[in-house]
Amino acid sequence: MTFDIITIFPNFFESPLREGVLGRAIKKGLINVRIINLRDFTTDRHRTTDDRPYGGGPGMVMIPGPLKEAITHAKKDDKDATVILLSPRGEVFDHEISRELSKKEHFILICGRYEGVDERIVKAFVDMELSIGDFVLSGGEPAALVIIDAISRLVPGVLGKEESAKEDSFATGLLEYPHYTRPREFMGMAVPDVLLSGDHKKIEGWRRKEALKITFERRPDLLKRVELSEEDKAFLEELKRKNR
Ligand code: 4H3
Repeated sequence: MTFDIITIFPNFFESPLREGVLGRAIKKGLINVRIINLRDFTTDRHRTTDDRPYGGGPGMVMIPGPLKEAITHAKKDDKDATVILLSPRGEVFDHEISRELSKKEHFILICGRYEGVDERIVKAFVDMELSIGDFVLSGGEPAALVIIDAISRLVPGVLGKEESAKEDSFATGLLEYPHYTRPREFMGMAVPDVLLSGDHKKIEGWRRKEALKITFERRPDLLKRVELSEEDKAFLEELKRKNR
């Protein structure tokens, strides 16, 4: 899987792409990230990437010329690459979109700065606009990293066996149950007995209930999309009753 990132801040990506799961995936060659410096596609002496907006108003807009050249360069050997613009007005990215996108081979991510990019670039080249949430960033770069990380985790071999089982558990669509490790007692708080019982069926049942409970409390909206057993439903009814 290849990610081309078009940016005016190529150094931004240096350490995030070296560390952890993503760093290992790149080292192993499972994921290929190419940083494209937008300034390399400018034509004037000042290497200009922005200009004042038509119609007036504050801030600057990314000029279309260099963006067109950079995108064309990235598409050179693969006309089918998916061009994504990171933008607060895009579709809000989630696990499901991540799943869909993980079936694709090649992405070109455009990182905007200033007020954004000239709309004609969106019209002519952009396949999808994605947002990582309802807030504004000073550039698309952090959002690009978030999306690369989330999609790469779903590429076979990127996660170890242990980790990918965990990924599967997100497929339940529930928030995660609480985790504990040593020591058995910490600041007067003990690890729940059931986790020390060695009874795996019982532990599994407890974790399911904790996941249902925390999802019910924090993100009840998620429960509508989750597959629930009769036992789950009964437990949720019990929670609702207690909440009244
Ligand atoms: C993406 C990009 C938020 C998100 C972004 C998000 C700066 C796009 C500028 C950059 C434009 C203003 N902010 N929520 N910001 O995913 O170039 O929108």
